[in-house]
Order: sequence, then C-alpha cells, then structure tokens
Amino acid sequence: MQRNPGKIFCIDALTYAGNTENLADIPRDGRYIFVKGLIQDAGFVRDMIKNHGLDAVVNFAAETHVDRSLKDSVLFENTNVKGALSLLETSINSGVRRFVQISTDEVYGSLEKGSATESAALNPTSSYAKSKADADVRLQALAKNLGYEGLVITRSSNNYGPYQHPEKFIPISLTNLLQGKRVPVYGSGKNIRDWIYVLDNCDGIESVLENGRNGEIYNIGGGNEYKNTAIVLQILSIIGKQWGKDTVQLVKDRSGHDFRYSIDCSKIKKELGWSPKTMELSDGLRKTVEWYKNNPAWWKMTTESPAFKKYVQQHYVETHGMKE
Ligand code: TDX
Repeated sequence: MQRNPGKIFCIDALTYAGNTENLADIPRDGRYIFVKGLIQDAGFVRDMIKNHGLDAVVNFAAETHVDRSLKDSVLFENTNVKGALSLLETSINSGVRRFVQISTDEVYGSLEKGSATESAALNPTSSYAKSKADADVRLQALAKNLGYEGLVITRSSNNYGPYQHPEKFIPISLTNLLQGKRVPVYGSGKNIRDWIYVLDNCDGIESVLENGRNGEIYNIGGGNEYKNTAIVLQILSIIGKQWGKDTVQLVKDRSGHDFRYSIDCSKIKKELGWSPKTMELSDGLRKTVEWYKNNPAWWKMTTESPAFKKYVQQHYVETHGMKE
C-alpha cells in the first residue's frame, strides 16, 4: 500500500453546516486535500483509503445541533449512527489502523451534581444525544465483532471559538449582539454547560489519535462550567454592553432541555498528559469575540442566507416565541 505520511484528506458532505471557507487559510502545499463526499458512501470511502494509503480516520462528521434533532430524529440516526457504522466498517475492511470517533458529553445525560467518568452509564435524552450514544455503543460492538483493536472514542464538552456555526449558543449570542439584536436565552438561563476552547479540543483529539490506548474512551472538557446567563454576562461585558431589555430576551425553553453536563477528565490528563491551554473562559471568550468582530463576512454568509433566515423564523419566532 502506498503511504502518504503527513497528508490529511478532509471528506465533507457540505450540508447546511459545512463551509470550505472554514479551512481556507490552511496552506495549499499538497498536505491538506479537501474532497466532497459522504461517509455513508462505502465505495467512495474505500477508494479514498486505498488510493491514498490512509492509515487513520477521525470521524467528526455528524448532525450536531440539539434543536434540529428535536424535529428530525431520522436524519440524526442516519448520519450519526448509520454513517458512523458504515465509515468504521469500510475503514476496517480497507486496512485503517486507527479510528477515532468524536462523541460528546451529552451521552451521559443531565447530571444534578458530580462529573461523569468514561465508565459512567449512558443516559442520553435528546435525539441528538441518543444518536451519539447509540453510535458509541454500536461502533464498539462492530469493532469487537470484527476483531478490530484500533477504535478510540473522545467525548468532548461544549466547543466554542472561531468558525462555529451561528446556530450554536455563543455564536448566535455574539452575532445577534453585533447586529444590535437580542440574545435568545432559553427558559431561566440557569442551565449549565462545560465550555472548551476549540483548539484545546483539537489538541486532545490529536493526543488520542496518536497515543490513546486501543478500545478506550477519553473525556475532553474545558473545566469551565457556567450557567448560560453567566456566559451572556461575560460576552456583554467584553463587548461593552449591559444586560437589559435591548440586549437579552428570555424565550420559551428548549423542549426536554438538559440541566447540566459535566465530565471528569482525569483520564486523558493522567494517561496522555493533555490539559486545556485556554484555562479561563474569559480568555477564550475574548479571542472568540475578537474573531467574530473581525470576520463579519464569514458569519454573514450564513446569517444573511435565506435558509438561516427561515430557520430563525421557524425556530426562534415560531417555536421559542422570540419577538424581533
Ligand atoms: O439560542 C439559544 N439559546 C439558549 O439559551 C441556543 C442555541 C442555546 N441556548 C442554550 C441551550 C444550552 O443550555 O445554551 C446552551 C448551549 O446550547 P447549544 O449551543 O445548542 O449546545 P448544546 O445543546 O449544549 O449542545 C452542544 O454541546 C455538545 C453541541 O451543539 C453538541 O453538538 C455537542 O455535542
């Protein structure tokens, strides 16, 4: 088999969330190659692996937005479970040595207190979380059935940082505020998430890819648990605005809104020596605010598109009762 050490092929279906501009600043020196395609397309994936001598696969491909999963659970099942299974099966049959499945802290469900270790029971609630938990279990079974040892799973907490799609909480808050609109806070805003700066998550995934033990699961979290209202207050303070009726709107809660996610990340710290470099949420948020301020052309590609405007109308106005 021909080997191409150091080459990275990005396969993306370019659905509503995909954007080749996200990777536009990667040097075009032949080490990074973008290919449009579906992970479910076994023939295409097999040809990619065999023709280019790929020896590792990292599966980031997924439907990721919880709100969308509440309305289209079949789509989430198809991409997140069947797509992942197809990708793993094809990868194993094509001789891939290592397969990293990107999962989520949401598989452990909502925790009133304490933090989930990798051996905690799975208790997913949303269609999104269920699809990711199902994928974890089905992939582990498939690897076992085929005698494949190279599967590793990462479970990360809420990512934030540059290039995040405007549908997610921090980008919608920021892009709304930068346009003089209000932040839509679901329910009381007391729900808690752990936030990890995206590049720290990438470092963690790279450590697992290179040095994770076969068959293991690794939690990757930022160690920054905050109520949603605290996130909004920090963003407001960074951009020099205050909480008030012109900046924040408490809207109808998300159906089945999980109260709190929390993961224990001692395993990856101890075994692989990883820890987040952006320790303070305020530092990461400052970098994120700066990036969105400096890149309006990037996020406006989405926020000004007819598809996103339709989403805002249906999701925020009709489902959550948001007023302009
Ligand atoms: O407009 C909003 N208002 C609001 O109050 C949105 C979009 C969200 N929220 C709340 C819901 C959550 O409590 O903010 C919190 C974060 O919401 P999201 O950004 O939608 O993330 P979450 O539902 O926590 O899921 C995310 O983290 C785990 C990702 O979307 C998943 O893909 C990841 O696996």
